[in-house]
Amino acid sequence: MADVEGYIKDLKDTIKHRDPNQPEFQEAAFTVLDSLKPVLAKHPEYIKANILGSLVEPERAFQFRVPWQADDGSFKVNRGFRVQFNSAIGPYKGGLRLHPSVNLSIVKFLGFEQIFKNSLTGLPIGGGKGGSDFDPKGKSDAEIMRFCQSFMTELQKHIGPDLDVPAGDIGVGGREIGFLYGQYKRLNGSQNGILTGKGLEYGGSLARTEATGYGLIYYLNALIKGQNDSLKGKTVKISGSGNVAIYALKKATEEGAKVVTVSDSNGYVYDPNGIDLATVQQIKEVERGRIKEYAEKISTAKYSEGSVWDLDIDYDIALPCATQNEIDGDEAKLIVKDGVKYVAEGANMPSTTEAIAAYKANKVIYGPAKAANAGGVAVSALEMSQNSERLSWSFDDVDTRLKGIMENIYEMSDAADKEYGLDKDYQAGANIAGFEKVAKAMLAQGLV
Ligand code: NDP
Ligand code: 2IT
Repeated sequence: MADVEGYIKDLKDTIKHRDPNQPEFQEAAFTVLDSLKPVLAKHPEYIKANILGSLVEPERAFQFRVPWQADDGSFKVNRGFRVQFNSAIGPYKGGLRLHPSVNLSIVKFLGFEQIFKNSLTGLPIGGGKGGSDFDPKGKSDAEIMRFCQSFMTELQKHIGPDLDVPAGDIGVGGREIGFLYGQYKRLNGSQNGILTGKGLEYGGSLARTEATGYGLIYYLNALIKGQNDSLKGKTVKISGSGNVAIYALKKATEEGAKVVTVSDSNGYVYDPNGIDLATVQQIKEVERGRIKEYAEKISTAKYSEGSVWDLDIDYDIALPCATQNEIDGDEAKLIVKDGVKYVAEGANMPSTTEAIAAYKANKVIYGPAKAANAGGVAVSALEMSQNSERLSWSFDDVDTRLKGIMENIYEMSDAADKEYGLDKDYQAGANIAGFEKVAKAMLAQGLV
């Protein structure tokens, strides 16, 4: 292993030297690099061709100015990004995030993760990500529209249905995709394969809205079944109350689990009777309100400020569906103490490196983001297929394919885990299974 250790250390040193101010990107990249050590030991050709040296460097990254006018007449300027990380197996594919925390480190970590996630779906899509430090909270529809139009005026130079296909992420849902699409069309004419997550009236796919949350539960079901256990009757904590959290709540409840929490960046609600889906949907999808309002409507629920991961209750399953690094090492220790058997990640990289170490040390079965939340991008790729053939598939057709894809991701991760003798390390299993297809494609295509 000496060569492998030296190679990985050199790569990490290069990243630290090049990107000293990108902690999230380092976290994501170093985790994958460490997981791949056994693969490199078996495949010296990947070291010889320096495949990982290419993998950790985006093919290109755009940063641009986004000027827009607020309702009060003032002029604002935000920063926009699109990182085209890897196109070895298909066009760049990945969401756009609108959140004040967005910077190049965040976009690069998300784009890097997307490479392996997209590979795991089995569909021909490469990895990319974008976004802006624009904060959509408290903005009017007109302000959101003007921002999206300005953002797309620049982004449209770099994307295309066979080149790079953005979609939603935090702060980008159906409303924003509509405004972005409208501006693209004004500038380039109608090409509905340019974005995914579109409205059903103009080329969107049935089940895309539900896909990430439903996919998370399909993956979780496969993971639990793999341990000869079942989701029915289990108590679940969910964080977040956005797109992923809502449809994870819906599907988990349908499957007979009891979800007792949802949250936002201010606080969380705990309802020991089980969270009521319709109330959450009314507050978040219709009124665009705060999760605090849930406790004003449902008498058995209690609202508290702070992180849901600091709430000390007995439960079985943790589904973080909010944001990166939302569970730190101490919170992971509480997860272990509270008797949790399974953690499956709806959000991207919600567990810190210390948190993951605590899961593994305590035999918590851990389903990592790039496997567990791949359902969203998988159905995005199915939306691209439907756009190409100018047809719309039924909800059941898309949902059945989604379920098959998520079960297959579990099986591929499990197979890699077994091949390398990793003892139920589904994180390394997913990293290895996602990597192998990309690495073979990169080798086949020569020095790229
Ligand atoms: P939404 O914007 O719909 O919802 C985000 C939720 O997370 C909100 O409840 C939000 O609370 C909370 N949140 C965001 N930032 C923070 C923060 N810094 N601290 C605490 N809570 C926070 O986004 P999605 O549901 O689409 O995305 C959630 C996660 O899932 C992200 O990690 C995203 O990358 C990932 N994901 C999304 C996919 C998709 O298809 N949408 C696909 C795969 C992964 P608040 O309103 O207070 O900000
Ligand atoms: O993190 C993700 O996989 C997404 N935000 C979805 C990306 C997509 O292209 O649908």
